Amino acid sequence: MTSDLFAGLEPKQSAQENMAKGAILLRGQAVARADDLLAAIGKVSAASPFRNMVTPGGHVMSVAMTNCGQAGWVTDRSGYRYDGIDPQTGQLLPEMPESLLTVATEAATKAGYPDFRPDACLINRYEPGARLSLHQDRNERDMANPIVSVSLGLPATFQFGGLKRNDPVKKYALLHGDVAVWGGPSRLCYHGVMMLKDGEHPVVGRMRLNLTFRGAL
Ligand code: MD3
Ligand code: FE
Repeated sequence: MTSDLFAGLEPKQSAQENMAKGAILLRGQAVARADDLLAAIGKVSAASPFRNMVTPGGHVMSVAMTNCGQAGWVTDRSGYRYDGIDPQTGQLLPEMPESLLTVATEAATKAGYPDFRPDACLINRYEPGARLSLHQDRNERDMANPIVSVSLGLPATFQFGGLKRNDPVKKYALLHGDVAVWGGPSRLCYHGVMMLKDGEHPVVGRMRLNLTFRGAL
């Protein structure tokens, strides 16, 4: 008979989960650094406030966004683009804080992208009821760069599909401190976030924050 000395001591989720080819989920990777990340997000959003941008189709997004780095993702009636200037303040975007850059490069290295140097970080803020419909991220210049995402605060259900809009989607719970890396064959997969359920996170409060690090330029 095998020993049961270690029964129940295995982690519930393996620390590194393969979602698809090129898509790796690092459960809890950023939990220990959440306070630093939240302080950095506070500084960024003091300079470049969260705002609900308008899509080219004229819809106001339910997710509020801000950016830091050399470029930020922007949408308005004229389309989607990366811009080095915040169109709302007219100022250069705040620099990417070191704590943010470090969490992104460490995760990318673990996922097999040791040379990833993001130049853009989009920060999404979900309040209860906010959602992000199924889309591809294709405004970045070089698709050889992965995207790294960090989730903080309330849990969300993430939808991960295929290369065609109608491909079937898998659902994943993204929790406080989870980090994911999307590269290679998953880089252009459709994805979205289902409507955020109400709740109160002990550290972050009544919201979810998501950081996505990109090589945009
Ligand atoms: C899979 N953000 O900002 S992060 C986005 O939680 C965005 O706020 C979501 O989608 C959020 O564009 C999801 C996870 C993510 C990001 C980029 C991807 C998954 C991806 C690119 C390709 C495939
Ligand atoms: Fe996206």
